Parts: sequence; C-alpha cells; structure tokens
Amino acid sequence: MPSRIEAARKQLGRPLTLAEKILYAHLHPDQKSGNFERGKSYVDFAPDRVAMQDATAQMALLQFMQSGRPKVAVPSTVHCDHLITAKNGAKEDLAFATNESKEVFDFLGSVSNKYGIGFWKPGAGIIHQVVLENYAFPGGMMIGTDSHTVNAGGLGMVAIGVGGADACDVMAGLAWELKMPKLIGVKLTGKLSGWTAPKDVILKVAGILTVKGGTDAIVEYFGEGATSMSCTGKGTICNMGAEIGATTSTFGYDASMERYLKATGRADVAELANQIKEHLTADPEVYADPEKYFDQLIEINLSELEPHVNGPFTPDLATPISKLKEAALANGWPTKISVGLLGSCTNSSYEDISRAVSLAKQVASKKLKSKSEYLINPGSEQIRFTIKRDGFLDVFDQIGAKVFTNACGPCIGMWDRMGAEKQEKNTIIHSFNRNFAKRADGNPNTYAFVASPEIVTAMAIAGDLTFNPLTDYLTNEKGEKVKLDAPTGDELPTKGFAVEDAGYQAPAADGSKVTVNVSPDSKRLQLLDPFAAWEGVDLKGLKLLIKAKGKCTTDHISMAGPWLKFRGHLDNISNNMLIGAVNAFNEKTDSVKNQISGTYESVPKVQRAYKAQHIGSIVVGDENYGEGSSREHAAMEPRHLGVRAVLVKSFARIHETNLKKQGMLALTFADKNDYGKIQEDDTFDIVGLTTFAPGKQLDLVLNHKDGNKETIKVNHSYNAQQIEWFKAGGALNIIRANVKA
Ligand code: MIC
Ligand code: SF4
Repeated sequence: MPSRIEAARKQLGRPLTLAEKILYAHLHPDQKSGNFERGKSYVDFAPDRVAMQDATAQMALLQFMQSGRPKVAVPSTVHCDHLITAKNGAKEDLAFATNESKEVFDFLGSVSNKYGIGFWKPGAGIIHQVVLENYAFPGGMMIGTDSHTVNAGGLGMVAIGVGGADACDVMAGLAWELKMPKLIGVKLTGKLSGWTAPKDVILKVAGILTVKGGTDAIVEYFGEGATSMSCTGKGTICNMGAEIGATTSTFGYDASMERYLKATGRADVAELANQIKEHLTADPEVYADPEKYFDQLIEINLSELEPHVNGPFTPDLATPISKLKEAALANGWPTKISVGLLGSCTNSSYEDISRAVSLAKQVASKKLKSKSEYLINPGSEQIRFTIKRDGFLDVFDQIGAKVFTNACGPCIGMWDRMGAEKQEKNTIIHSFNRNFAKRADGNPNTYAFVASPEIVTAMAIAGDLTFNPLTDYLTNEKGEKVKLDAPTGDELPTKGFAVEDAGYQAPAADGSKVTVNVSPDSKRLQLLDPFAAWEGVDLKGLKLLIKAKGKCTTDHISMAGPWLKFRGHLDNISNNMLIGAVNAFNEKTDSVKNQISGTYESVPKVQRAYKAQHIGSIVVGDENYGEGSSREHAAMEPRHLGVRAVLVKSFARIHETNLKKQGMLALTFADKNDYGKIQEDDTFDIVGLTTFAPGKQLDLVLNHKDGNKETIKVNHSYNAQQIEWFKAGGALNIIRANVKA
C-alpha cells in the first residue's frame, strides 16, 4: 500500500485524500495508472472482497455459476438476513423462516460450500454488522450486493454497493469498473454530547445534500469531531450515505477503529494498521486546506448539532427536534406514535443499544409507562448474546419490548404487522435508514420517521411526535412531571463481546464434489437463460409502458416485503415490475394503458401482453430514477419482460449500472423538458444504435397517436465496454462466451 500510494502521489503531483489513496492502491493490475478525471473516467479496480445478502445473492450466484470457475477469486461471504419475517419474536420467527425459505437457504449454503464462499446462516445477523465485526479493515476495498455495503466505511474502507452482476465479475476474477468518484469532504468540528448521536450527523447531511446530492461521489469525514466518535458511530454515518446516493463514505484510521478491531478479536489487524497509520488517512495538507482537494466541502459543528428526525416518506426531509412539533402540526402528520423500532444495519451496535437501554431504564426509575409498542432487531448474534449477558434485554423486557431475530425484519418490509392491511393512517419512528412509502409494513398510510436509537426510544416512551425529550416533561403514574435524563452508554462492552455460536459455516476445502440442486418446478429458484443479443438494427415501434411520475425508487420498481421470496426466480418476481410507480397520466399505481386493447391493466400484465406479440417497450421516468437499493431485479425484470429502454431525467448510480449490465438501454433526456412531450399513446423509434458510441447522443422519434412526429435527443453514459454489453445482450453473455472460448 505505501508504495502504491507513493506512486499515485507522484503521478498526481499533490497530496492525496484518503479515498484517493484507497482507490489508487486498488487499481486493477491491467489498469494503466493515470490522473483520472473525477466524475468522468471509468477505471478498473481490484476489490479485496465481496459480500452478498440472501435476497441479492441468489441472482448474483445464479450468474456466477455460469462463469465456469471452480472457486471464487476473492474472499466472499453470503449472509442470510433479509428473508426472515418479524412476527412473534426471534425464536418462533427464525424457525418459521428456516422452514419457509429452506429451499433458498439450502441453495445458498450449497453454492457457498461448493465455490469457497463463507456462509452466515439465518439468525447470524445483518450483513453489514457481521462484515464490520469480522471482515472490514482500514484501507481495504470491498463491494457488496446491497446498497448499505458502505457501512464498512466506519472502519476506514472504501466499500461500495453493487448489483449481483458486478459481484459476479469480481468473484470470477475480472476487473470491477467504476466511474472515478468526485470527492465531498465533511469536516466535523466540536464533539457530540447529550442527546446528539452519530445518526444526527448523517440525518443533517441528508438534509443538506438531499437524496441525490452524493451521486457519483465519495464522502470523506474528518476533523476532531470524526476522531472523537466511536467506530460503530462512524459506521452509522457511512451506512446512511446510501440515502444521499453517495458511491460510499469513509473515515481515516484512528484510535476508535483500533479499539473496535481489538474488541472484535482482530488485534493483529490493528497492529498492521498501526504500522502504516499515515497511509490510512489523508495527507495532512488535505485536511489543513480541504477546499483545495475536495470538489465540495461541508462543515458541521457537533457541539451545536441538534438531534434530527427525518421523514416521512423520504430520508432527506430533515427536521431538528426543536422544530418537529411545529412541522408535524403544520403538515398534518399523525402525532401519536404507534411503534418505535430499534435495529437495522444502520443502528444496532452495542453502543446504540446501551444508550437506548439507559433511557428504557428510566421508565421504571421515574415511574413512567411506555406509550408505544417497542420492537428490536439486534444487528448480530454476537451483539444479541452480549446484550443479553449484560442485562439489556431484561430492561427492554420491562418496557414490554419484543425482540426479533438478528436480521433486517421490518426494515425491509418483513414485518407481519397486525392490522397493516387496514391501511390506517399512523406514525412509526425507527432507527433504520429508509422510510419510503409502504417500506416497513406495506401500508401506504404509515408515516415512517428516521431518528437515532436514543430519540426513537425517548419518543416511543412518550408516544408522541411533538415531544422534545431535550426540553419537555412527561407525567408519570403518580401524576408528577418528570424529565428524561440524556442517554449514556458504552462504546464497547466493558466485559468484552461474547457469543456461543455466531452462525458461521466455512466452505468445503474441495468443493468440486458438492452438488447444487435447483428443481425445475421450483417457485423460488429458476436457472437463468441468457438474454438475446441486440438484433443489430435501430429499435422501432416501441410502446410506452409507463411514464412514471415523481419518486420512483427500486422499492417502486421491484418491491421487497412479500416479493422477497421470489428473488431467485426471475419470471415470478417479474410480476411485481413497477407496480409501485405512479402513472403520470392517471396518477394511479399499477394501472397503465395497454395500447393494443386500449384498456387499463396492471403494469406486468400489459408488458406481458406486449412481450407475447414481440413488441418492445420503453419506460419513462423522472429524477433520480432507481434510487435506493442495489437489487438488480429492478433491471432484470424489465429486461426479461421485453422492455428495451429506460428513459429518465436522471438515474441513481447503481441502478443505471445494473441496467447497462443486463443489456438494457439506460438513457437520459438531453433536455429535461422533453419529459413533457411524452404522450400516453406514443410509439418510439430509437435511432443511431448502429453507430452507438461513447459520448454520442441518440435520437428518439416520438410517433404520436395523431400522426405527428417529434424527434428528441437523448444522452447516455455508456463507455466502449458497456456498449459491448448492450450488443451482446448483457455483460454475462460476454463472460460466458469467454469461458467457452
Ligand atoms: C434495502 O435496504 O433496500 C435492501 C433490501 O437491503 C437492498 C437490497 C435488496 O433489495 O435486496 C439494498 O439496499 O441494496
Ligand atoms: Fe437490511 Fe435494512 Fe440494512 Fe437493507 S437497510 S441491509 S434491509 S437492515
């Protein structure tokens, strides 16, 4: 690492940020070094490891199985965390899920065993917590098939969320391509205290940068405020960097990381890191004069930072706690809080839980009664075991809390919430990262707010969104006015972490004899058929499938929750395609005009009708289309059902790459106003594909129903390699061809 960094410093002729050091130290051996243009140049990297969670691993591994390799080329792990429904509590729920998704877990377990992949069984914990506890290391680079892979930035990594096809490339020993990110610096001065937590830093940053402000950028945090924070707190901040669209976020190596590495059984890694300390943070000149080195700089004084509550329906609607009452009343948000939820990969560390416990304890000591329901998903078995030993679970039990499995649970809609189907208007508050409509419980009228574990707990005790724990009093059972003391907690367990069975299964040393079975009539798993190559001519006569209006996240394109069970079966999961997107012409979801019959039907149904007649189609969308998850199903479903192009005002990074990888056309309006020209009965021709080239616009002919024609310009960001993916019908077809050759 030191010599690679030295070489890069020479080449660029200036001091380097931490992000640059890690990026340049991980250039792929075949990548010629150079002064890459940030936000423009595509660069090939060689990540150190790959992580996959159960819901995305199925598709990643189905693709990997076709690469023809006997073993993965870099250390890789699979984590079973998304497929466990929270209902009755950890024990029952886990047993139910293990049975319900047996086929999928068996598949993932045997593929892992065969190809040398570490396997974390259901109940072992949430991917990003387990990665932070076991695999993340300062100065490393990893990719993961989940947008919150970025969590590992808390331990000084460059960790990036990708689609399964990207993971497949790296596991197959190929280079991984990324547009050289821009650099956003966040200088943290002062120190957190009282009610304010690391979560508030990112809630504030989300308010400043919005859901697309971090697109194509790495956010690097530094300053006294950064080093004074715990390692898991840094993880929280990096984790939610996904919500501003950032490629990733990171922090320089410091004493908090050393403490965390030692506490999690990795003193040897800390020792190695200490030896090259100065390379695991930016050069001193950078932090002394950040404006010079970052494309954008934000400064936050932690001593003045207030706790924030973000939401509803979007994670960037940031309200400081002192203004929440006003905002809630002005906007008509339901003020009674029905449920407080603690957990998710963002906020389920020992420190988070210990600080929440310090509040829960006050319920008894101050003779209060907790008003809202309170639910907890510990981040990992190691954390659950340790907090049980330390008596925290007993305290939660006293306030009537329910502890669910160490898994994603309600965060990804795996929450069998009683009464949600009645679609009543209600408010919940959680320590998760996303709060898109319907995400947690499927109810479009659930107003979900994101806050720190501390604020979530205090608000759940009060049961009221207008309550400000910093200033307001509660009335206890004796009619006295009492105030909650500010939370306190331990960064790491004083008695150390403990666990009996962490839930890990190592792969077979020789996997060649392991067989992987996929039943041909399975409803959950389906082997992939290659997509057809481009026909070599311009695409004509494409129908408009939907013109989506407003927010269209991957949750709108391929909903999670009840659909997670079909993540390994492309045809079945395609029945959820775009059912959450709002049709700009009638403002309805899942109701679009079938141009053949003239009737309004569900989106997948209309698309299947087009497919049956070999008619291609186009999806039109708004800003930041495909925001949120890394799930490549959002790109594979339209591909599978015969959509040819997605034309939007702007894309979220991972989704755009996923579309390209699957051989789709990902296009943007050259003039965003042209969005207004798209009419419901339009038929399109995409012209210029035979001379498709980097940086060259394509023409889109709009054939309106009244016989009028208009031609508009559309942009694309395909490089030469990506154009080959399009021509081959998908990147995997190229790998396949190479294996055969
Ligand atoms: C999410 O938080 O939305 C998920 C579920 O973890 C996704 C991955 C998926 O859709 O499986 C993500 O963030 O990438
Ligand atoms: Fe799981 Fe939620 Fe984290 Fe996604 S954001 S990995 S669903 S806990």
